Amino acid sequence: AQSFRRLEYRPPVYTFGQVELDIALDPARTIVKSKIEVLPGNSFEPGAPMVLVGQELEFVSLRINGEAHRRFELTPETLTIHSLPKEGAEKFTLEIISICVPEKNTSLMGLYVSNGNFFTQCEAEGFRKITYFLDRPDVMARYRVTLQAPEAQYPVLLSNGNLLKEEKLPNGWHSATWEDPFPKPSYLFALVAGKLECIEETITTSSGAKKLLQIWVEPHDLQKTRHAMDSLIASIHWDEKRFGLELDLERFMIVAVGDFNMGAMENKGLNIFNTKFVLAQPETATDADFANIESVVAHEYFHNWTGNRVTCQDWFQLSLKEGLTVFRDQEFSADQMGSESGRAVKRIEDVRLLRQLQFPEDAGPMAHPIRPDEYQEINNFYTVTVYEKGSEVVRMYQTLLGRDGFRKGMDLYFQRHDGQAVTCDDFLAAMADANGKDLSQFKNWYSQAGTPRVKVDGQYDAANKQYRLTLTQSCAPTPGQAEKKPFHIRLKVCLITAGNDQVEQLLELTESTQTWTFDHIEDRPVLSINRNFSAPVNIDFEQSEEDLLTLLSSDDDPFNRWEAGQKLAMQMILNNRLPDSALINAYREILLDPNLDPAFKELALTLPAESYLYEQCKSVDPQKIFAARISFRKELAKQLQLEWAALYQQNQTPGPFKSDAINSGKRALKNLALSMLLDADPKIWAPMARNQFQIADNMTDRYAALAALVMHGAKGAAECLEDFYKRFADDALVIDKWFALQSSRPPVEGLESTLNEVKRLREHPAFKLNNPNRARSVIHVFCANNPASFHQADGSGYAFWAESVLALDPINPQVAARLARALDRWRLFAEPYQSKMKAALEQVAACQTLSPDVKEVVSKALG
Ligand code: HT7
Ligand code: ZN
Repeated sequence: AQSFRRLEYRPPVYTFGQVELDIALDPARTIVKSKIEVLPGNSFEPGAPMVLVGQELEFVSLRINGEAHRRFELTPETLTIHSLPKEGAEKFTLEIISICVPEKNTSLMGLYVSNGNFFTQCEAEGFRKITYFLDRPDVMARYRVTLQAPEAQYPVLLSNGNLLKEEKLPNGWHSATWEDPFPKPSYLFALVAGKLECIEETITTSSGAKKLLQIWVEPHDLQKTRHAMDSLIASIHWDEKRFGLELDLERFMIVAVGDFNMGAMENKGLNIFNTKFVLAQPETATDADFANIESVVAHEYFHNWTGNRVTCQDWFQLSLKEGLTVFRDQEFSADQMGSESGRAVKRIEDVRLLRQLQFPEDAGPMAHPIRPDEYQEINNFYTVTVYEKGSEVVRMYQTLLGRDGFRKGMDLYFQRHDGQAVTCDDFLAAMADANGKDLSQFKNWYSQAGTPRVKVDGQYDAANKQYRLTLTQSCAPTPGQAEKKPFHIRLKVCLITAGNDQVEQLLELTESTQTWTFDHIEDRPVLSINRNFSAPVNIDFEQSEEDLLTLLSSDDDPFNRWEAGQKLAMQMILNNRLPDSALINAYREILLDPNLDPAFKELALTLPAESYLYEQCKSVDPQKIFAARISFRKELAKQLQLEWAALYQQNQTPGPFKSDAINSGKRALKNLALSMLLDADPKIWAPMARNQFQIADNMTDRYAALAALVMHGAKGAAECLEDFYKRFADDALVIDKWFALQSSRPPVEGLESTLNEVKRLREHPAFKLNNPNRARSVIHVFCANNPASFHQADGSGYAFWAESVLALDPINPQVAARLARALDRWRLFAEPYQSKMKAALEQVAACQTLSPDVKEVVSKALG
């Protein structure tokens, strides 16, 4: 397979100035005419041919400076043009006509049709499926785009930038011409055409300019757009306040589409979103959906500066825009929580996600640095490492430099690089120069994969009233990186003493081993380390249960309070123990503490995920871990049954539905209580869940009640599932939830296997393999989010996985490749699981027609 390497980057031989696109939209035969101003690029040499890329295109014609040009070669993926005027040394005009077939495009990259409307997705390399082009992010051009289509079928025609004119054409066709004033790479190009309607608002930004905001959806979804609009307005104001960044366009549009490979896309001025991250109403969307919409809308909006105004030189630099933008959206969402404790809740949620998904990636066959050095298929590198670990790396600059220092670095970054395509090194240099700091060792975070491990040795010397802390860092080998240099790790620590005066300090661990001595420590302290998860590392510290209980009850860092509880639960579950009375009492105190947020209580009482538990083992027996975790949870449920019942009553949220932090926190705790009560005694508590299901006025409560019934195989679950389907049969996003819930049911005694259920769901009339949301809600959920049902000793889950990857690959390689990742950690498993996973991987690898996407994933897994 072909590999691309970071160090082989060469600047473009040619570059583009003005690009004019004229696109006549037809699902079966879209004609694309491009007229491009070509200039010599930074690695131009006289006489050099120009190599354009194109995929699945029918070539029609080529003209240079208005004349037909015949000196070119075509391959399935390139158009190479020779004999350029003046050997290419001066500006010339290139005109190309080509044809593409959107209705056949199931990959959802390039131009495609969804529910009768046209959409595009060009990041990372989709533009080459629309026309022959220099489809690379360091070629930034100005676009003027004319769209033509039959008006009755496609009344709305949108593209990037500002609308210049609209015209009626013969035969019922019409056209719209759009101009984007900002130079941009092709991956930010977008068009949308079809029967859509919008809500709009005009706002005034910091400079006093008026801006038009629009959210476009299918007409029947119009009433579900308010929350997305509010989130957009909040994001615009936040970016002005926190980073001094103003919206630079006269109009900013968001369009929702039901067929989409990822969450959303930041095309300049014309963001395209998966409907899942736009549409919300209390009756159809959960609190989690509301929060996700807020953060994805913010994320895409923030890209307008971090990604669009300053973009990436090449795709190895992806984390330059993604890590930074995730950091910005996390900070935004934390501020939206409205309080310090709300910020802590958001931090815990973000770290939990990082550890459940990114830590396993960093320890597996696809491990890569946040700035990878090599890839076969760039679509495989939109990973939790590039995004979430990338965000942690950006967060570390802020921890080191402070908010003001970080802002200075951001200001310098934009001052230096606005309008450019740059690298992660440029970002680091701006942070270093703006603050007069040497950040050279910090570069190791960009170049080395793997989660660093910090071993902690703390010794209290009572005679000298000293505490000596020795930290030793290491990082396990990852593919292609046997040896690692020490990272620059900054850890927030605190020594908690009997007097309980907690003074936080920032330790900079730069060597392999370092020792710190703390004087005047009157009593043996309890160490609180890596507070607020100040560094994305694993802490290797054998802290006694007594010390962990102290942290759980009295650390003033909410993150480490939560962390202590997780560690205690994890150790007990892995040792197949039930919670002891000390832990139950600590949990009880938390649940009864009137000063703690309900959202925090819910997080503190939620047990570590199975995927996180797996990472703590040398050889995973998934069924043993499942059984130990379930028994632990049941005990917690039974021992605190009275408290759960009380919390259920106390955390009702009567009155009009509000999706804010306080109310959603209450619902989260109430619904955890409900689920715990069903664990404690399903016979007694199932009627309460059925009642909640029936009377709920919002999706959070209705879905939580249904989930509690289904997950426990409780009486009435089947009837409620049927009722749910009938109520929401016309709402695709809710039906996705219905599918996902059934696919995520763990094994329940007396019920048939979830795999059989999933196979039946796949035959359901509403199941569509071509629709990524639907495919993911059944197949990915089962293979990646339902470990105890998936990991069966007979290998039936893995056979289903192989069959599904092979079925999806010819339709949509990106969606198939994501599913293929479900077996990444096969080497961590005990027998017979390991051999059966390997066999399934080999079965997929043996397919002769695999896409490069799936091939890269399975070959790295087996390699
Ligand atoms: N920058 C966007 C990435 C994206 C994407 C990548 C590959 C294929 C389809 C895609 N859709 C969106 C999303 C983001 O990070 O904001
Ligand atoms: Zn992004």
